[in-house]
Amino acid sequence: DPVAIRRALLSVSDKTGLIDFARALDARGVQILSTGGSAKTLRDAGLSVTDVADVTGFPEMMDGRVKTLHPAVHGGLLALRDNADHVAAMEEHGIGAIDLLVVNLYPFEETVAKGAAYDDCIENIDIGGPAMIRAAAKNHGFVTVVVDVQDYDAVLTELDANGGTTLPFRQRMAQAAYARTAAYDAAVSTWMADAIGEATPRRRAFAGTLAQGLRYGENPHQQAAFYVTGDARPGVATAKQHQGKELSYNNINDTDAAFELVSEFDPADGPACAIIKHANPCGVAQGATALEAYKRAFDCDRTSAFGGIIALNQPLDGATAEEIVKIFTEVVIAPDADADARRIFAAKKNLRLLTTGGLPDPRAGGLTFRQVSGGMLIQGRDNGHVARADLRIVSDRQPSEQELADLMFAWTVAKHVKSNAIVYARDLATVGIGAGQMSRVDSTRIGRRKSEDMAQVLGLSEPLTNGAAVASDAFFPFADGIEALAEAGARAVIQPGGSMRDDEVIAAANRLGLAMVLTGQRHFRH
Ligand code: 93A
Repeated sequence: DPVAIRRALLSVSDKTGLIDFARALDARGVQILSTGGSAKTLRDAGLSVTDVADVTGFPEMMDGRVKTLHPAVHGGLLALRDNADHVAAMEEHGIGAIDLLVVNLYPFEETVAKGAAYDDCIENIDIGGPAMIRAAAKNHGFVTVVVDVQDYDAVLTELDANGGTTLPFRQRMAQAAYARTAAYDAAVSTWMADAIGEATPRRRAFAGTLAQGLRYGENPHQQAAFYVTGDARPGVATAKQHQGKELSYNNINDTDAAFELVSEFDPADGPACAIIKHANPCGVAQGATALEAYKRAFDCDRTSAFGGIIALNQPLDGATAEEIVKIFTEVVIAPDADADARRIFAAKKNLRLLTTGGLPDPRAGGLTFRQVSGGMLIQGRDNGHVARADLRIVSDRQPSEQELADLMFAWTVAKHVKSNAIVYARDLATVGIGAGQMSRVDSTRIGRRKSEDMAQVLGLSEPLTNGAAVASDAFFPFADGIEALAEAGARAVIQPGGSMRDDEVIAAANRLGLAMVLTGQRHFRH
């Protein structure tokens, strides 16, 4: 049977919609209890309100740290109305039942997002609010709990339809309430881990705040939503979208891959551009201008670039925008976009433009998540980096300066290609990418074949892999990968090393005249 609401406790930090909701409750004969700021808001609007302090017999004290933490409140929320002992206890101690609890919490997440000082963040950890929410949610057999301003109307609809709230409604509200308190404490824990420099993923709780419901997931028959974790890193979660329809699940995933990749390239070293399809790059290049970087990235694999996602490591300009709109592109993400670029894009209604205001630090720490059935895998971000000085040249032939530059470039790109990754590069542009294969030799062949296809498209006499520098995200288990690279005409290879057969692999490189450098670090990505 629906449970009538006679007495409600309203204690909210976000006062949006509070007055209208309280007025509507008042009109339905509900007695309203409230805490300091909320009570004042309601009184100023002419509503009659009972102070919680009058219910507890204690003033709000210690800067509000203790206002609702009292048996008169918690007994009223937790008592089982159909239990004779509970009812007797209520009578004995003068505790009145609270049928509706409306709470939204101190704005902890917002305070952190503003970059507030440690003590300020601490003061914004709500204690009494979550305690009441959890109590009311536990007792959803009798109590309705509301933690979201968006749900005020649903309560009124429920009251008008049923004269009270139904059990399924109270269950839904209770379930959402626990999601809120769990996310809240996870935010506190995550903030503290950052604040004290605790890097281990072994003592973490995880939650995010709903940013948007998505139309569907990877496929139309899958439900999906986008949660933000409050990480202030510039990227797809915090970017401003200037035009175009809402991003899809796949768009968000690919845009992230594109922007994270291009952020590896310091703008001080010139413009860089990455084009992503299905979370893998189909072209990455540096150039004298953003336009040149884009054109060179596009020329790696024009076929795959169609409908791709483009990222730049510097503001988008008009000339580059003009070139980009020549083919269909889903999303462009960049730190900023100038007026010309925005005007050119405005004519392309389906093209989404995102600006981030900056680049994330590729060396920064942080955690990444991945779901497996029944669990989650957590690891530190792959923020690994090798400098030129870390490289170990193991071949007879020394790589030239240009080859070294291309090897470093290819290595950086390979970090962002699904394993097994093979990246061929020439003059700081990819010219063939083999991604996501179960054998390294296959990735080698695929990169080469793509380059052959592009040579035809571009009218070149030979594929650009002929003479290229190549990166492999992990070691070569056998010499066959090196042989396949030599067949493609590659001249230099960068790889972690560390295979049982490194000797054979290095011997093959020497026999075939390839320069080989080892990084000592692997970049698997799955
Ligand atoms: O400092 S608290 O953790 N101590 C409490 O006892 C308490 N009770 C409610 N914060 C407490 N609240 C929170 O106060 C509520 O969760 C709500 O966010 C806020 C409402 O305060 P006011 O009505 O004074 O604006």
